[in-house]
Amino acid sequence: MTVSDPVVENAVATVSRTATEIRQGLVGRRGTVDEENPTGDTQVEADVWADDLLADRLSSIDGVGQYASEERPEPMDCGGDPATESDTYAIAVDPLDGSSNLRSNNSMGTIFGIYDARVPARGETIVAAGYVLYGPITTMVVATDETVTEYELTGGERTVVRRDVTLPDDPVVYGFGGRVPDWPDEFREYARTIEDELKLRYSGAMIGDVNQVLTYGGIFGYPGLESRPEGKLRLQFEGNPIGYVVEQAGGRSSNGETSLLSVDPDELHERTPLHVGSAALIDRLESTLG
Ligand code: P6P
Repeated sequence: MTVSDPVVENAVATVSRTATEIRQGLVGRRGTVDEENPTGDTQVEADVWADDLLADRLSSIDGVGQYASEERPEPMDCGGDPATESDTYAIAVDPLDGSSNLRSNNSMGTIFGIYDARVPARGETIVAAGYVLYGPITTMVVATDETVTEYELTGGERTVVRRDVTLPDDPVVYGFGGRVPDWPDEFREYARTIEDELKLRYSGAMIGDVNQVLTYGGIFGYPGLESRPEGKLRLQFEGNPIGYVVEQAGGRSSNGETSLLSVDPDELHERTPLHVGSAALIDRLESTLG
């Protein structure tokens, strides 16, 4: 199944083909490089390599006006202005989300958001978003304003395995990041109620955990911490794209107060508390933190 907008479809197909290459190239790129990304994370060889591949491929698509990445300080201007030209978009990616899992050989992902605006931008300007999950099987979830679709990726091709993906009504799993002693009291109070109701699923890579929530129902969160009230995850590259996917699947997203997609960003790499999942669980969270 293709996406109706040709530029968006081209970008989705490009991510799909590149993801197959990224997965094949992980072997031999598990070491760290002596560099940090713009938010201070130590870069793994595969981070830089995946970013270079995606930048090269996506920036050359006619209709992509900006390429922005968690690994690059500033967006790359690719020709055309997403703010003024109707068929021109900005693409923001987290090339290898959870790359620290490479060392322990656990799941990771590639996240992308396609904004009809120059980034940094509100998540409400997203027209399509999704992620690739490098699990036992390489899968891809793509959300548009019409529907959410899951694909299996093999040999650069994508095969639909689930159409009109929606969060199950009855939540089953939860995963919360950060250390428990570093959680604010109100969040710890909320987490205790959830722990009594659901099963813990936390892998160290948001995409693996979010995919569990999308499959079984529940909640994933990385709250603002006492030591870092702004949270860990990045709004443009993780919060907005994943918030869009989950909201399009009938769930909710929140920074603890409101939908992630409604947040006015101040800068490209700003962090945010991030919670996504079943609407009732997010509503409860906001009531507890409010
Ligand atoms: P922690 C990976 O580094 C990441 O950005 C997300 O994919 C993941 O959910 C989170 O950080 C893990 O953070 O503090 O548990 O290592």
